[in-house]
Parts: sequence; structure tokens; C-alpha cells
Amino acid sequence: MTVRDVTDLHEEFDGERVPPGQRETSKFPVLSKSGTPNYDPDEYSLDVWGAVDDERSFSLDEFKAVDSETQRQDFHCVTGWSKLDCEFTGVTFPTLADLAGVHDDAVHVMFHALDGYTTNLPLEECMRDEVMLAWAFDGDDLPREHGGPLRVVTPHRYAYKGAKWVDGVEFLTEPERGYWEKRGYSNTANPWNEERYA
Ligand SMILES: Nc1nc2c(c(=O)[nH]1)N[C@H]1C(S)=C(S)[C@@H](COP(=O)(O)O)O[C@H]1N2
Ligand SMILES: [Mo]
Repeated sequence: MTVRDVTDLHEEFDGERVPPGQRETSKFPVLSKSGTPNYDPDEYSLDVWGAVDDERSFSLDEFKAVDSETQRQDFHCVTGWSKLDCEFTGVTFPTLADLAGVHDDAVHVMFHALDGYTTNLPLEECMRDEVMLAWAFDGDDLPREHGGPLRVVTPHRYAYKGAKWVDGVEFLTEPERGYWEKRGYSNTANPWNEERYA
């Protein structure tokens, strides 16, 4: 299996591999605002809507049939730990955007999740190959507490920008704020600038 290594991403941000104020951990801590939500695999769908040509709804099997890849990435939590060399398998955001046909006036994205979590990013920060909707971690199904069946990963931003249990991707023509962004976390979340809290 080919693994695309994107662990040199920090060079783009003129920073060290472990961003300032972060400590490397070999564990994979769990951070969830309200525990792991239940879901029915038969009912689950990933919905894509808003400023797109084709609003889409994928079952898990349908989504897993989309062109996917495996990447080696680092993971930076705003609370101060970084986990290096995570292997995530999934669909890149640009691939998903291509399937939906994003309108020219789309500028922002809101991710929605099964636990009521939301998080937002400018469209241009989503249109990077290392932003993935991932269903596998280190070769196995993504563990439920880490966002299985499907989560977003954002290695260029603190990990709260990556919704676990993602079930919706909404393309917006105006910026909006997600769950933590409304509650004092940085809207921009660049780990190499320590954009932690607003
Ligand atoms: N749906 C959802 N996604 C979420 C969260 C959450 O509470 N709900 N927590 C975020 C935060 S603050 C972090 S640091 C990462 C943690 O991912 P992990 O639990 O796999 O380490 O998920 C992010 N995505
Ligand atoms: Mo977090």
C-alpha cells in the first residue's frame, strides 16, 4: 500500500515538526465534548449541501468506494499534545469538493457531526490534500471514540478543526462559526502561531 507522507507540512509554516508549546505523546488521547454518540450504521449518511451543484448523500459503503488514499500525518491537539506519524485512510477534501461541484461563490465550510458538534474552516483551507475524511487509522477501522465511522483530519490546524463522527459538509457563501469557535477557541487555529484561544 502506498502511503503519502505529509509530515513535512510544518515547513510550509516555517515551524518545527512539533509546534511551539506542544509535547509529543505516543498515546492517542480522546477529546470529546459529550462522549461518543451512538449511531445506526444502516441509517448513517454523509450529506454534502449548500453552495454546490450536486447535493450528495453517501452511505458509508458508497463513500468508501470513492477514490481514497492513505497518508502519514501529525495530529496537534490545542490542549498541548501532538501525536506524530498517524496513518489515516480516507477521501481528500478536494476529491469530495470535486464530486459535489463547488459554486464560485462558496468561501467557507461548516462540518457537522453526530454529537451536535460543528467546526468551520475557510474553503481554501479545506482545499488541501491533507484535509481528509478518514475511516481508517493505522490500517484498522477508525475506533469509535476517535470518530468512527468517519472523521475529518486537519494536520495544518489544531485538531478541533477536524470533526469526529462527521455526517455533514456544508458549503457556505459567508463565514460562520462552529461549536468551539463560538466558545473562545481560535477561529484560525494555526499551531505554528499558537492560535489556541481567541
Ligand atoms: N464531533 C466531534 N468532533 C471533535 C470533537 C468533539 O467533541 N466532537 N472534539 C475535537 C477536539 S477538541 C479534538 S482535540 C479532537 C480530538 O480527537 P481524538 O479524540 O481522536 O483525539 O477531535 C475534535 N473533533
Ligand atoms: Mo481539542
